[in-house]
Amino acid sequence: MSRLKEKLAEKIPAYRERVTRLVKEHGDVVIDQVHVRQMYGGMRGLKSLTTDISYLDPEEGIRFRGYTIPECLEKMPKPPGSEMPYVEGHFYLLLTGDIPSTDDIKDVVDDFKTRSAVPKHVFDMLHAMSKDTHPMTMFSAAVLALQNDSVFVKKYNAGLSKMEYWDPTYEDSMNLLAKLPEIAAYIYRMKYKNNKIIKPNPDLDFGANFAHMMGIDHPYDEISRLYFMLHSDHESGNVSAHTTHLVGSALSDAYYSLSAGLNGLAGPLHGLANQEVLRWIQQVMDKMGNTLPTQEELKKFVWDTLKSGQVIPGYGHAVLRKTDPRYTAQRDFSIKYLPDDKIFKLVSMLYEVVPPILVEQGKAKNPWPNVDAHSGVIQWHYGITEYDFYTVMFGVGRAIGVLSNIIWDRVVGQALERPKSLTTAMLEERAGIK
Ligand code: HAX
Repeated sequence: MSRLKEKLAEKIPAYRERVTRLVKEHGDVVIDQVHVRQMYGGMRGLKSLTTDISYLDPEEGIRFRGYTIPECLEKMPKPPGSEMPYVEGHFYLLLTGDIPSTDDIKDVVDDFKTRSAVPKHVFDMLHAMSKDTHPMTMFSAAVLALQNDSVFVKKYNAGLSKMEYWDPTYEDSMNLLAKLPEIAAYIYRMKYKNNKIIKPNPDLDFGANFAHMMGIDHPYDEISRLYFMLHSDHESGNVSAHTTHLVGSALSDAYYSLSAGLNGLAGPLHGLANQEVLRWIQQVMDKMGNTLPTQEELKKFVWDTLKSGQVIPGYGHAVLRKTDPRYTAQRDFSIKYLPDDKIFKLVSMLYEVVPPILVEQGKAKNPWPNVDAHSGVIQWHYGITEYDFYTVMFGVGRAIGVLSNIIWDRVVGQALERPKSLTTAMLEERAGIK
């Protein structure tokens, strides 16, 4: 058994005991109340889900297993000579709650290598799709096309005890994660680089191998590691995480669950916002004849967008009430590696211009930038100007968190998700409306 699986198996009995006790002895403790506005308002703020993988504090931002982003960047082991931690180590942290040693990470790196071969039929299917298919559709379809290899389905059909569900879910998740960098890079090179595919390099770690298959030199390997880590998890109520959990709760395997989660990530209010940001910025640059606007000109663009009834992509958040630390981490990287990049300068100007305007408009509860306001500019700088592709990279990162979550869902036998609905007439009656 790998060190990671061994560590996971070690932690399971005590965790099961905690959850069983909590539910059995304190199952009636009230955590929250449901208001009518939440029933029509995306259940915003309703405390009704649980996860131990990450926690999102509205004022502080994300903590992965208790660690802030700067703490993760500082404490996690890094490949020799690198600034950014191993993606494999981040997965180890999310799954076990422990900071891994370099040997623990090497074990995961090696394990992924034995599972990384992508079957040919997946590539054949991608080639058969219409040329103008969105890369997120391709990515989600590729994940689904792997489903016939599900270990969970085979074991379940052979008769599997509920206590063992986590084991084949772990196997499926590992098999899937190991293949995602190659699938993502393949889609990119097939679609945008005349099908000039670059084969994986088995000597490289997750982030560096992705950079290699994309055909982009150092320090793009660093940004890949950072990017996958930053996008991995944001507790369990966001659309991609919740969808993965919801579909998984029907005992659909990791492939079905992740593919569904990716379809949610593909929405412009969620992961597609990173593509929308670059599209919006390009509109500004086009109008300005590829020169930077003045602050006044930029303010006008922002107001024009708002007045036409559209949102400013990359700003606002359903939970956060400050600048997203995932934005800050990417800004720090950009200050170091691309301080003179024209688009970075525009992104920095937006950071000054947009928040006061959103405050003045008085609608958005959070006027500050989120992760998506910054991710595109770095990709653009390193040559990935095909912004349709940005959400696929978000998806590779997000898979690390949502798959960790469904493994733990199986550990405690999280039930089939099935909340109760009421009709509008019932709510009116409850509200005393005649
Ligand atoms: N620009 C303009 N208006 C905005 C806004 C923005 N960036 N953010 C919020 N608002 C508006 C909302 O549309 C809403 O207007 P209505 O009352 O007319 O419906 C009002 O302000 C209140 O919204 P809110 O409570 O502050 O925000 P929500 O929790 O409803 O929505 C969103 C959160 C992220 C969807 C929202 O801020 C938004 O649309 N932002 C732009 C898109 C974006 O950046 N999405 C990515 C978010 C991060 C993420 O999930 N990444 O994957």
